[in-house]
Amino acid sequence: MLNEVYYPHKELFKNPAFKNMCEYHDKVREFEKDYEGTWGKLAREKITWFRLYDKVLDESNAPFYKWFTGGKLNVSYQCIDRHLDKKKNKAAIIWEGDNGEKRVITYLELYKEVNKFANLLKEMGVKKGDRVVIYMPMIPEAAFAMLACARIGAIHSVVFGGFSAEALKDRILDAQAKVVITADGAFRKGKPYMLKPVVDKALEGVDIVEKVIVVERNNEDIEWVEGRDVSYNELIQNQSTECEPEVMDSEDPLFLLYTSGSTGKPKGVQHSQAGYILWAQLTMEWVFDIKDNDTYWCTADIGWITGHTYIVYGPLAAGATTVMFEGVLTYPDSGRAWKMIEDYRINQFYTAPTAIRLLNKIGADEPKKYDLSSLRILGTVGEPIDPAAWKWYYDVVGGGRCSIVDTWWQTETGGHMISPLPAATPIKPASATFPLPGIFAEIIDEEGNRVKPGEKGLLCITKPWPSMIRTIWGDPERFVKSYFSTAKKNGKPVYFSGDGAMYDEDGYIWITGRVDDVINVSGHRLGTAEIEAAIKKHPHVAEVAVVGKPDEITGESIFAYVVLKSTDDLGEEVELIKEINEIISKEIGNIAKVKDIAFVPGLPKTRSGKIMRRILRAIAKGEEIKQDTSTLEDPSVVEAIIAVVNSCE
Ligand code: 6R9
Repeated sequence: MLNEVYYPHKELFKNPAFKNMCEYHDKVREFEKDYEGTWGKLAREKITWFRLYDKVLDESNAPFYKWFTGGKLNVSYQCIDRHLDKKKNKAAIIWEGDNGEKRVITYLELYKEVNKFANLLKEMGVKKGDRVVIYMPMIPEAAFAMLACARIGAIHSVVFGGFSAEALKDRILDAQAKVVITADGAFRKGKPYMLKPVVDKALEGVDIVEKVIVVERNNEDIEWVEGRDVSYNELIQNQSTECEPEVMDSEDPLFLLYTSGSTGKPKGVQHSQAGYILWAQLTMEWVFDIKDNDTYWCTADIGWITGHTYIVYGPLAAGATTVMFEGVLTYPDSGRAWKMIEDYRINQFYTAPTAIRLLNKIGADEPKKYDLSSLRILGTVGEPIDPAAWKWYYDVVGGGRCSIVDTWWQTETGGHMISPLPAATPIKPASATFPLPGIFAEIIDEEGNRVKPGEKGLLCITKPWPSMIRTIWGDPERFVKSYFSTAKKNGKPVYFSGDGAMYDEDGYIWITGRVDDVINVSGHRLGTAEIEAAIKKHPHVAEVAVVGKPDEITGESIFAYVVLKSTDDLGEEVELIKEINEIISKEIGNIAKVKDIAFVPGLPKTRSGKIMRRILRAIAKGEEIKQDTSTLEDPSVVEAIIAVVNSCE
């Protein structure tokens, strides 16, 4: 923990939502005094309602909280139509392709494209409440598709383009999707890659999907399934540019987004309309200080929550210009990101610590070659940032002027929960600082007592908030069990994030990372259970345990301890590692590949058969084993594992 404090350069902020910490504390107190009233006032100010809500918060069926019940709205209307009066010719989306190709889509054009897409979806038989899976590259049509679903009240489920056919199939089946929207493929580092063949494979033996809408992007050859596959480029031409927005209830589902938990298959996190869009927009204003003339760039993929809230919904609800990028930040060279910031005069840049560390490593002085003076705010998200990366971001990228907003939040929270306010909060490098006003994030023990400074505790959110997860699609019991069964406050179950955290003496929050069996590789959440299930499919594997190991660039990497069925297979390690990674790519995707595998004689288990992952984590880190191993069924296995791991290095 660094105790240096960086104060905001106030001259960068003309009219921020919070000018200083007094204003922050005033707002926090306002929420404390009148929780519902304060949220209600914000909802009335920020949302263009078709019908105002009756009640701000309905707690009658907690933890299935409902917000702004009785209210009617449409999220695509909130993101597009209501801006047309003043901003029809303003750039809504600026898109840059892998090869530098550019497209600017104004709000009026966005309106027309989304309406055409909405009409096309209707023609394909999609109705309010139907699920649509979007498996797309980072092209504007992906955003049109999301907004078109929102327009007609269909529930989208975006699946990251890096997921395999198996992973895609699981998500299609779980959501019982009627339509899949995809592209032939796209470009990455100057080369075409394919998506449609993955969809074809995912749909083998699946009969619930009636139509696959294919957008042309890289024009590579693909197969067409008669009667099922339709060409977006052909059919879109005949669609009307007008489509009445469906009148949605505040609590109708807006989208599902699958994310990894500590056990079992990925969970379909369900978000709703009004609360989600309110917080997406408000955090753009509070945390990113988004102003009318700003150009804002978030480098996430739309397959993750950051892409949903902070490339599409938040910026557009705020009437901003959002940059969408198809390529990778290091191609054609390590100056790509900085060149784009210079070219578009980006004011807010939002990326992940992994990207910051990588860009630092391959081109520490590269930012100095570009004019980055337009930048005001630098954001980071997805994993804990380390002080060294933070300082490089601050000094070299931000020229020592910009506010860094280290935003802590999750798929389940919908938007930022803990973050500095750029014009107000004195920042300590690598601390997410304080909860945003209205968010009661607290570090507590299981009984709800606030932990003392320097002590680790559970990072919980002790009051419901508008953009919170509503349930896990099709599995309400798992929703309660996953999030509302670990900690209580005043006898009432509270939301537990899965992260551990600490306060320092000044009350700053320091996130220490997941306390459950979720591994965070390059800001991507992966469940150990999913990876282990994939590895177990290898015929020679008897047992496996997977843990996270600290990694200089990706934050964590995957370390697998594998017990083989027969020692005869030892000696074939290189082949086995290759085969195991092939299975992982097929079952989940390349993002879940293991970096290290140790072939060990056994796993450290308690007498009740539970794998002691803490020991395995310590061994992977090269730490001394401090835990008591006497409760293990076979304590000698620990020594044997250490010997194997040491011999691998
Ligand atoms: C938005 C997003 C959520 C998990 C979360 C935590 C980690 C996110 C962080 C952070 C430290 C930050 N995380 N932001 N850890 N500092 N600023 O990433 O959602 O993919 O659901 O991951 O990411 O561990 O629990 P998601």
